[in-house]
Amino acid sequence: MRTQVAIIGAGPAGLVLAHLLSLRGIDSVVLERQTRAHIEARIRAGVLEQGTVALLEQCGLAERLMRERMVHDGLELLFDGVGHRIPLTELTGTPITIYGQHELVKDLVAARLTRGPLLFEVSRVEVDPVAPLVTFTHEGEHHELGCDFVAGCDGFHGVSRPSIPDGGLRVFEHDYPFAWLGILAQAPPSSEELIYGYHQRGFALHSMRSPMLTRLYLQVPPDEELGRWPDERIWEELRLRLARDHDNGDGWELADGPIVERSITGLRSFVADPMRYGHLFLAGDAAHIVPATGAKGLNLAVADVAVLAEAFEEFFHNGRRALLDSYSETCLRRVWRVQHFSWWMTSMLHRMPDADLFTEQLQLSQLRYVTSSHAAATSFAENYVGLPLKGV
Ligand code: RFL
Ligand code: PHB
Repeated sequence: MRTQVAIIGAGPAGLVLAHLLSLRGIDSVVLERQTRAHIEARIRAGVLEQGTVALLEQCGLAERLMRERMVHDGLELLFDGVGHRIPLTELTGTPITIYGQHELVKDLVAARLTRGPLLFEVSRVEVDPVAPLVTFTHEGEHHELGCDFVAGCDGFHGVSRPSIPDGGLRVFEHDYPFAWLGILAQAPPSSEELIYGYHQRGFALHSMRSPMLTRLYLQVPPDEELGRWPDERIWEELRLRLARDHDNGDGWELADGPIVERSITGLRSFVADPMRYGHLFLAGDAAHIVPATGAKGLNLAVADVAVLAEAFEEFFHNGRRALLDSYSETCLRRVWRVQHFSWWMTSMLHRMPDADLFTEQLQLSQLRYVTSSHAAATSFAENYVGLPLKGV
C-alpha cells in the first residue's frame, strides 16, 4: 500500500485534513483505532468558532451543521448569585456556534467515505517518522503503508507523538487540581445561552446540544469516581452552583431529565514543540491539550490542519517546502494564545482546593472587571469567539 499522506486518527483533525487534501487532489489513507459507531457517539466538544464554521462551509462540510446548529450571540458569567451577560456578537461582530462534536464527526465520516479510504478498527499501529512508514493490522492482516508524510492526528493518547525519539520534542505541561464531571441530559436548556458559574462549591457550566438536550458540567476532584455521583446528587449540586440570588433572580430554575451520558475528564494544558519530527506532522490533541473551559480544543485542531493542508499543497503542487518548514511555528503562535486564554479562564472560574481568601478575592475582582469594563469584556470576547485563523 502507498499513499501521499498517511493520516493516523479519525477525529476532527484527521477527517478535516483528509477532506482538505482530497479537494487539492492529494491522496491520503485514514487509519482509526475505534469503530465507526464509537467515534460517532463520543460526546465531547460543543462550541465552534466562526472561523471553524467558515472553513467547514467553504469546503462543503457544513450542510447539516448550518441547518441544525444553534447560534449564540452571548454567554453569561454567573458569580455571587448574579448573572452577567457578555454580548459576544455586539463586542466582536462574531457569534459562536453550538453543534455537537459527535454530530460533526458523523458529517465528516460520511463525507470522507465518498472520497477516499478510511479504515476503522486498525490495531498495532506503528509510525516510523523518518522512513516514513506506517504499519498496522486490519481485519487480521498486517499492512505496510508507504507514504511521503504522516499526519499524527491521533489525539493525546495516540501513537504518533510517542514515535518521536527522546530529545526530538520539548514538552510544556500544566496540571490542574480538579476535573470535570460532564452529563448529557434529556431536558430542555434552562437558558438560551451558555452559563459559566463561579461558586464557593466549585465551577459549574450550563451548555446544550439541541432544544431537548442539555449539557452540564461540574468541577470535581481530579481522582473523583462516577459511582459517587448518583443522579440526585448531580442535580442537587448543579442547582446549588447555578443558583441565583432571590433578590436578583427571575424565578430561574434548572430543568432536569434523564441523564443519557456521563463521564469525568481531567483538565490539562500540554504543548509539544515542534509539532513535527522528520516526515511526521502532529495536529490537534496529538500536539496540544487545553483545559475545556475556553472551548478551544476542536477549534485548534481544525486551525492546525488548515495550515497543514496548505503546506502539503505547496509541496506536492509546487515542490516548495517553506510552508512545511514553518508549519510548527505558525501553529504554535495560535496554540500559545489559546493556551493562555484557556488557563486564564480556568483560573478565574474554578475553586482551587487550597485557595486562600486572597485568591478568592482576586478571582471575584477579575470577574467584576471582565463583566463591567468594556475593554476587558471585549478582550475576553475576542479570545472566546476565536482570533483569525492566521495572524495571531
Ligand atoms: P481526537 O478527537 O481525540 O481524535 C483522535 C482520534 O485518533 C484515534 N486514535 C487512533 N487511531 C489509530 N491508531 C491509534 N493508535 C490511535 N490512537 C487514537 C482516536 O480513537 C480518535 O478517533 O483528536 P483531534 O482530532 O485532535 O480533536 C481534538 C478534539 O477532539 C478535542 O480537542 C475537543 O474535544 C476538546 N473539547 C472542546 N473543544 C472545543 O473546541 N470546544 C468545546 O466546547 C470543547 N469541549 C472538549 C470539550 C473536550 C472534552 N473532553 C471529553 C476531553 C469538552 C470535553 C468534556
Ligand atoms: C460543551 O457544550 O460541551 C462545552 C461548552 C463550553 C465549554 C466546554 C464544553 O467551555
